[in-house]
Amino acid sequence: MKLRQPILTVLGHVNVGKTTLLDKIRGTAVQLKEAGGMTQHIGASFLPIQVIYNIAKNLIEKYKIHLNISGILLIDTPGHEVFTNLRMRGGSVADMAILVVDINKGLERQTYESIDILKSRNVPFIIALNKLDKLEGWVPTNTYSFLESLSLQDERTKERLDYRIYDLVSKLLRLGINAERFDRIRDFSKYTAIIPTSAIYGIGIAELLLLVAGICQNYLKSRIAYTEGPASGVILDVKQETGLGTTVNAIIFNGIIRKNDIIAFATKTGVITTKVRALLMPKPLEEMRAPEDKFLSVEEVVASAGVKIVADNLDEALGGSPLFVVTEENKEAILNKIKEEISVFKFKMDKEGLIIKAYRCWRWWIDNCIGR
Ligand SMILES: Nc1nc2c(ncn2[C@@H]2O[C@H](COP(=O)(O)OP(=O)(O)O)[C@@H](O)[C@H]2O)c(=O)[nH]1
Ligand SMILES: [Mg+2]
Repeated sequence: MKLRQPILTVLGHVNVGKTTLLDKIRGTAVQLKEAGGMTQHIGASFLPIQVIYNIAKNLIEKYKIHLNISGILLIDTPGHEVFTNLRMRGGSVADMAILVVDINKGLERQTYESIDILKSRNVPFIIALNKLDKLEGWVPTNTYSFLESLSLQDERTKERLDYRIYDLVSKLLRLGINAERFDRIRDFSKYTAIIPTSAIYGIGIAELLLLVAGICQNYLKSRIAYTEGPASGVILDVKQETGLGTTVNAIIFNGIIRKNDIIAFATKTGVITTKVRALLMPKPLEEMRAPEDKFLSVEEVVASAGVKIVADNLDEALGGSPLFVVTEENKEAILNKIKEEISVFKFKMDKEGLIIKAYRCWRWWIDNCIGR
């Protein structure tokens, strides 16, 4: 079975270290450039499997792990509304998520919200218990492996860590989640793994990435099976670009999109189709000659990918709309599918207006409107 790259998103309360964690992973990948490095996408970055091999080398050798996915597509903007909502035609935009929790703060308001969203969309996730270096007594180390760093700590600090972990475990249990420290889990389909991390020092990112890769290839095979054929994706943002006019940034999560293909998506007034004039990817930094010279035109893009689409009539495109490549055969069915989704959206908007005042209404709104 051909697998596409799993799409990974990062969720959690504000200030828990989501951005720092992604930056650390990206920074480390760039440092390890000789082994593949990172490829920039629009709104995402691709982490090749060689980089994970490199970061988690000791663990992979020790446990004789074999990874058979080609890499992971990391969504760059933690908390992007399409990904926090994660909804896509009843399913989910992300294949897997990392839920970041501050080790000294535990569960916070947006952690609960993130858990609700992940559960309702059936998105598997692991927990990064972050800011480990701020745990009293922890002596920070420059190792990517949590287990290596742990072996250098004194007994009282280890106990303190377990105290924090099992406090979190008991709170998660009340939410119906069976969680456990990752190295004490035998069956990853039954427990949610907790990996202590320090995004500042990079501690734990070896185990974090290894677990993400392992869970994707062992438990998400059917979800990440690659389907040949016209692309499906989602619009992240609608963006003005100097010299290009209005463009859309999209994540393609299945199939293939080519220059001159016809795409369909939702606007405020209905579903429209337009011809793809150009597909753009970010230019590697070293090839950029001027600040406005930042994109590279490509002939086709294969899932999973983040791409900028240049076409006519993109002004009215809705962020969060599904996006499909249409062909003579599938055109009618796809237009109807998108229409159905916006009719629900419009009906609900007419009925409820814009009374996004209270928590309940806001929840209703993210559940029903965004991303449709
Ligand atoms: N000591 C420590 N500070 C961290 C760690 N991760 C993030 N921070 C700090 O926490 C603050 C919020 O981090 P940020 O990544 O912006 O959080 P986000 O809102 O979840 O994206 C920043 O000042 C970071 O430097 C960590 O592992 N250890
Ligand atoms: Mg952030």
